[in-house]
Amino acid sequence: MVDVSAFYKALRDMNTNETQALVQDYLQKDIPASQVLNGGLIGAMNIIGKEFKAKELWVPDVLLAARNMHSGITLLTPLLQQDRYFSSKGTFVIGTVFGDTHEIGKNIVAILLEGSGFTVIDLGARRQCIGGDVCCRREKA
Ligand code: B12
Repeated sequence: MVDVSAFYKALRDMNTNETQALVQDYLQKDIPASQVLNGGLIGAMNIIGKEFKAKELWVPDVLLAARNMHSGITLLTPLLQQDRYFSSKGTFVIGTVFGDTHEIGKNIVAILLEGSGFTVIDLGARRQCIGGDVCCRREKA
């Protein structure tokens, strides 16, 4: 069982070292990377999101929490990807729509798709739709 409140405290305190230490600690206890991601990092970010909605936190706080969350995801990425098959099952082109900076969910989906054996072309955030369309045709995605 992952203690979401410990992750929440680390995100809220902007303590990247603590976030990474928690991730390492759970991995050493053989807790699956997907549980650490969903129960810990994403769970904590959901609480931050509710506080943002309630105007208890401001955009810079959320941005710093998101960066902190990313430092934990970086440690999980190789484990989430390790089940990848040798040959690709197909290609996904992924990106956020024009003007949208919300990329954390997209980045997680990209990692999980790669872990499931797909090739992922990540166009990044705030893309014009036409870029994705052209890329899909070029890559036969
Ligand atoms: C972090 C965050 C930010 C950060 C983004 C940092 C970054 N680099 O990504 C910052 C601070 C920059 C930000 C800015 C803004 N934000 Co904001 N933000 C959030 C917050 C708190 C968390 C989003 C997040 O990353 N969640 C964690 C990820 C893992 O979850 P997820 O995105 O849902 O992704 C999962 C699934 O949706 C799914 N998924 C996602 N993508 C895909 C793609 C595919 C193909 C598939 C299959 C699945 C899938 O899988 C993911 C993994 O489980 C949410 C509130 C919340 N609780 O969601 C608000 C929220 C999204 N933001 C909101 C708003 C309004 C804004 C601003 C307009 C605020 C402002 N007034 O400036 C700006 C927008 C700026 C812009 N031009 O885009 C609103 C959106 C409301 C709406 N429905 O339109 C929310 C819901 C907050 C709210 N309740 O008001 N934000």
